[in-house]
Amino acid sequence: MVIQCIFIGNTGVGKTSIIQQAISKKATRILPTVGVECQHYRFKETDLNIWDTSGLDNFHSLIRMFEKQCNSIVYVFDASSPSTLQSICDWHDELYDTRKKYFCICNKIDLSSSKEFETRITHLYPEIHFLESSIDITDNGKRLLQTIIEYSNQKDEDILTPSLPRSCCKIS
Ligand SMILES: Nc1nc2c(ncn2[C@@H]2O[C@H](COP(=O)(O)OP(=O)(O)O)[C@@H](O)[C@H]2O)c(=O)[nH]1
Ligand SMILES: [Mg+2]
Repeated sequence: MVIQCIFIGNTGVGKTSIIQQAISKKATRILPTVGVECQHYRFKETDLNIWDTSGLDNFHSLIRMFEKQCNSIVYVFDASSPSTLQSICDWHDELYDTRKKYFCICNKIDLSSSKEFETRITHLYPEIHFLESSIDITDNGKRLLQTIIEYSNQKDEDILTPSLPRSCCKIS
């Protein structure tokens, strides 16, 4: 089984840190991602190909091109920077496809609480699987990638369909 997943989110929210944490065990100094890079993670006979994107606007069309090939979309935002959640909502309003699995990682929960964000996301976007993350949590990256694999392997009928109007996730 092979899952293609793409990490999407503003620059600096921690996408590369999460992936590197899972793959190389210890967090090293992370260089900014330019464009799209591929990483690989294997768990319980499932291969996860991870496309790590740069959040720069210049790469919007590049991200769209890679996203089309993926069956799992992983949004990442920074709990201490609410505007990064708005960016996720904008991406999701543009990309949402009922055939794909969606995840939203609220990263940097060591800096700010995720509670309000979780309520908002799960209420507005029931099709998105909400996850918390912090570089300080033991095995953080692995736990997240394993959850993505397990949930991505679930049958489609287990996934909820949206019940609320879209585009209503404006951050105050
Ligand atoms: N406090 C805190 N900082 C983090 C966390 N995850 C990543 N960072 C830092 O955020 C910065 C940007 O991370 P990076 O992975 O390059 O973000 P990307 O642009 O989304 O790939 C780096 O300095 C990381 O060390 C976290 O959970 N908590
Ligand atoms: Mg990066």
